[in-house]
Amino acid sequence: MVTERVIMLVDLDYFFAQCEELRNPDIKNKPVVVGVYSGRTEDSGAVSTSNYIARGYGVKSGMPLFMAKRKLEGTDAVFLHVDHEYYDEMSNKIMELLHGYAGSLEQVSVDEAYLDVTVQVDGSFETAREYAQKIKQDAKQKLRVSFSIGVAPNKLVAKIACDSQKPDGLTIVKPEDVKAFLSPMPVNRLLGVGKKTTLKMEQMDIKTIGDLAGFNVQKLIEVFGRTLGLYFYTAANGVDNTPVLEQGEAESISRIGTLKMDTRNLEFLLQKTTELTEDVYREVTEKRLSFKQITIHAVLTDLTSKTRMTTLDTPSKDKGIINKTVRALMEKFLSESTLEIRRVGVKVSGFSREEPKQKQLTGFF
Ligand code: TTP
Ligand code: MG
Repeated sequence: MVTERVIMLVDLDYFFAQCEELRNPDIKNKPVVVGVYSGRTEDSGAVSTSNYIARGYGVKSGMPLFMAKRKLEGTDAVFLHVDHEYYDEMSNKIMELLHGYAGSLEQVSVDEAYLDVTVQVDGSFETAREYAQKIKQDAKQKLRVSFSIGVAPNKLVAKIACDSQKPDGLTIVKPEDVKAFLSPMPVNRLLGVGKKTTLKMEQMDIKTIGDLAGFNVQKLIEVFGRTLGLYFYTAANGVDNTPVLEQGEAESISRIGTLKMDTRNLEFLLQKTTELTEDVYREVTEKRLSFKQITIHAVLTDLTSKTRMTTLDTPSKDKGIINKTVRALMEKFLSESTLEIRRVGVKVSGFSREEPKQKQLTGFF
C-alpha cells in the first residue's frame, strides 16, 4: 500500500528567454533579455527574464532595462519584447506533455506545475528519479525544452527542492531527508516569510528553518496568531498536506437544499442536512479526500445568507464527524438567530489527499 505521496514541482528554465531561443537558435550563445517596454523612452521598462548567460552579468527579473543594458555593455546581447501569446502556446504544449505523466497536475503559473506521481512511481523515490529523468528526456526530444524538477513527499518541499538546483536540475528529497534538507536554510525560503517576518523571527533568534521547526509552537501562535503561527511551524517541519488539485477541481464540496417549509426546528433541519451530507460524503470518498473544515450555510426567510464554520484539529474522512459538527453548528446558529430558515447547505473544505495513517500535524504536539 502506498503511504507517502510522491510530488513533483516542474519549473521551466528561464522560460520566456528559452522560448525565444527555441524559435531563433542563433541567439542561444548570447545574453538574451526579454523585457516589457513601457514605450516612454527607448529603454524604459523592466526585465521579465533573461537566459543564464545574461544572468552571469548580473541581469535579474524586474530590473530596469537601462540597467540591464549597462551590465551587458560591450556584449552581443539580444533584447526582445515579451510575446505572451507565443509563451502561452508553448506552455500549453508542455503542460499537456506533463499531464500524461501525472495522476493529477496543478498548474500554478505559465511555467510551473505540481504533479502527483505517487501511483505512477508506486510510491518509490528511487523510481521517481528515473521517472523524472524520463520526463525531462521526453520534453527535450519532443519540444526541445528544459526544466528543473523537485521531488518530495509534498508540494512545499518539492518547490524548495526545485529552486535549490537550476537550470536543468533534478533534486530529490526523500521523506526521511526532509528535515535535514530544510533545517540549514534561512527562514525566508518558506512561502509567506517575507522581510517583515524574517526580521521579527530574527529578534526571536530564529534564523534557519531548523530554528523555527524546533521553536515553541505556542509562542509562535502568540506572536503571529493561530493561523500563521501554526503554518510557520508545520511548514518548517516539512509538513504540507495540500493535494495537487487539477484545474477547476473543487477546493470545497458542498450541497444546498430548500426545506419543505421555513423552520427553526432542529431535527427537521438536521433531517435535510443529513441528506445533503450523504451527497457531500460520496464525492469526498470518490476523490479520496480528507477535509479539515465543515461549514453550514443557512438562507433565512428574509433571504439573507449566513454561514458557520468549524476547523477540525486533524483531517478527517468520516461522515459521522460531518453530521456531528453540523448538529453543533446548527444548534449554535439557532441560539444566535431569531429568523426561520428557508434553505440549508453543508460544505467541507481544507482538503488533503493523503492516507489517514500518515504523519500529521498532531504528531508534533
Ligand atoms: P520564473 O520561473 O520565476 O523564472 P524563469 O523561468 O525565467 O527562470 P528560472 O530558470 O529561474 O525558473 O518565471 C517564469 C516566467 O515568468 C519568466 O520566464 C518570465 C516571467 N516573469 C516576469 O515576467 N517577471 C518576473 O519578475 C519574474 C520573476 C518572472
Ligand atoms: Mg521558471
